[in-house]
Amino acid sequence: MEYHQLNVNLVADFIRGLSEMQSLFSSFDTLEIVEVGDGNLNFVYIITNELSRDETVVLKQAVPFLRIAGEGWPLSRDRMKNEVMALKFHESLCPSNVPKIYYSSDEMSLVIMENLKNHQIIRGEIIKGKVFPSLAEHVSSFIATTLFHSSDLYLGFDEKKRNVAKTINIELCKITEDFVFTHPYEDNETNEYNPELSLDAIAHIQRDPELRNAVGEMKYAFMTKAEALLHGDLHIGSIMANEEETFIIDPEFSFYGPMGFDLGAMIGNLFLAYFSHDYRQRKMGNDPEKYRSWLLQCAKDVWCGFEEKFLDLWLSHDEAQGTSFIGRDLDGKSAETFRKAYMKRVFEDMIGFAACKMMRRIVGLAKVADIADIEDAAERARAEENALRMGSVMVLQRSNYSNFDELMDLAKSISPLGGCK
Ligand code: SR1
Ligand code: MG
Repeated sequence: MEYHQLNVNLVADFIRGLSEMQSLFSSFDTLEIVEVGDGNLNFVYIITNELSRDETVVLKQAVPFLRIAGEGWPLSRDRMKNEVMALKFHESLCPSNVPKIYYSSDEMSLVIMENLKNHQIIRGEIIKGKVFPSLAEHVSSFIATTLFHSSDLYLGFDEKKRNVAKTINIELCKITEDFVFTHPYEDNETNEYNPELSLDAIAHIQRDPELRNAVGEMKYAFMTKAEALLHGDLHIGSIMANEEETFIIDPEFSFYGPMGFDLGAMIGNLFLAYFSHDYRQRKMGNDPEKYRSWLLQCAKDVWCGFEEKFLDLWLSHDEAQGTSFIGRDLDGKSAETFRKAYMKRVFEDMIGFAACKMMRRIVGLAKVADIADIEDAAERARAEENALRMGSVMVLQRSNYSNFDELMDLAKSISPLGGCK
């Protein structure tokens, strides 16, 4: 079928014609269609049989422009191919963390998936102060498993290179290169500043040669380090969860990039939430310490869980192969030395990418609701300045941290756990 953009009036007829939908819906005459896309790029419809509400799916369609900017900003629909490829790869390794895919079409640039109706996008829930007890365990397993199994540490030399070619994602990588690593730091016209944000705070991330160099190094690493198939946009708006289950959605930015990028996205977003909850918890009448401790602990558990699981996968693989990435381990210590140095590099990258992800959400075009929705501009500016300070120290000092506790200490030194009295 030739591409056409769907809308709430066209969706019912479209799915009525698909053989894959016949077993999911007992009738197509009583469908409720609601457009719920709150992301920056695509349109998302929830389709439900009003007479049997368990009969429900989600349809996501890429349009030939950037939704947040409008039709004047063309963007190829190819991103849906990357999203479907990544979803299928994730499903093959982590089926309990990915929605079921019922149908996809390259021509229509869409995918139809399970409606996770018992789960919420966690950003909104984290804003409300909800704790997700299994989040770090599930997310760290997901990241360790997907990164390891797409890397040179696991795949044959030939398969890995073919995968890099197959998953190239030029336009969406360019969005990241611009909006995460360039525009926020060059005072681009797309930037948006809170009028209460101090000019010094902005100048520090835009006019300090050391900081511009550090961010430039992260941009270069993003563009050149094809280590593993990334989700590519693993912030807390790309996760749906409840207390027991966690689903990772929206991998349209997926491509072969540096392992630290997915980790940095997740951990940087938890730090942003940490800064927002100085004000948010006080506003709810709570002592901020409890919820903010959970956010920091969750960030630590994501990193530590990842490190442990990734190393387990790596060791088991090497044992099964009877050799290691660097070849036979003649002295019995060389493979371990290599693994340690490797994890140190991923840790350093994670810190640098988390920092860039945090700073871009403060001055760049695409914000995070955790901070952007704080109505009091002065309180918002306080959270923003704290996030910028943390980001700038992290990216500059990224090679000087030896464990996650030091990052937690940094966050607490910038904004004490109990919040501003
Ligand atoms: C201009 S598009 C901005 C952002 O939306 C997505 O969620 C990605 O994070 C992208 O950078
Ligand atoms: Mg997204």
